[in-house]
Amino acid sequence: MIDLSTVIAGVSFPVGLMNASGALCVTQDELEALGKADAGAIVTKSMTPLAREGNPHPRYVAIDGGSINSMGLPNLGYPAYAKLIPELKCFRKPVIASLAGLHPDDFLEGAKALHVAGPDLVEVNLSCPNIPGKPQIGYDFEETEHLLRALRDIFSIPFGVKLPPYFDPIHHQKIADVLERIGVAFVTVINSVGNTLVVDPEKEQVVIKPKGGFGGLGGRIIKPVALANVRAFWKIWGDQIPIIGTGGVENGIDIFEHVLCGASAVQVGTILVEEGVGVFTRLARELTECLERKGYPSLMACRGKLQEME
Ligand code: OXC
Repeated sequence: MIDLSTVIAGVSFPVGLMNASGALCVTQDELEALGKADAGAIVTKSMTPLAREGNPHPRYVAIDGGSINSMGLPNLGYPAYAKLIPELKCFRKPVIASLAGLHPDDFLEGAKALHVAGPDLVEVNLSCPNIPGKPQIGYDFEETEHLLRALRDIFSIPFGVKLPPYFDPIHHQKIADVLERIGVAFVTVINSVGNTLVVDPEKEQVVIKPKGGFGGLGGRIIKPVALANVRAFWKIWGDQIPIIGTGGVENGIDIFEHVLCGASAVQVGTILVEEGVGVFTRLARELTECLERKGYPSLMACRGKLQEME
């Protein structure tokens, strides 16, 4: 039997496969469905101090090769998730709380609420591209360091960050330096590719309503961007800081590619929304078949093994 388990920041996952924050993880029902499914963890929607309806509809559209979204952080608010998290522990798999905010102070308030709720890990979302007028914090290295320093003073739970995609090696190095100074427990890369635009040529119109049609791109078309970011951080850190790969995973071979690049686990977004929680069963089966065919006894045995050309 192939071992698909993984360990991140001292937390054991039965399978290194879970939902990306945002995908089918807002409500109690959705979170419980993830608990019952073959997902290796339950990741909550990114939470803010107060419950939010999010942006106006239509705000998610499946497109050829992926999806575009501008959800605008619809969520139940810190107090509701703080109450739910202890209940989700009954599924006996790690619970990861995704923390967001509209102002730096929000994150600190959320950190205090989560401290009591006790998730296994916290993923600090530094990269939501869809709040009108609010930049993605992860593109501002000074602001990121400032915020994470303040959070570090509050958290006793291990915390990591969800980053936006970076497109230049200098930026990978600069953010990696910040994260090393802070001592984050893990990184999740990548969030959706922010502020992209999909056009309907028949209607001569954008396809989502918020922000004039600009939104985050996800799904198969962003896989090369995601793999590049996983690989870039693996080349900087090796196994020093675990990486959760996110972006473009549709089948078992996609997971294998993420892990070859250096990921310790993989998250799924668009394909989960399109297929529902049964996707985890299919992905685990396909991943097992792929590792068997390749002769790897476990998922972790192929981590970082991507070869470069002489
Ligand atoms: N990334 C996020 O971090 N949040 C959601 N969309 C996205 O692509 C959202 O809620 O808009």
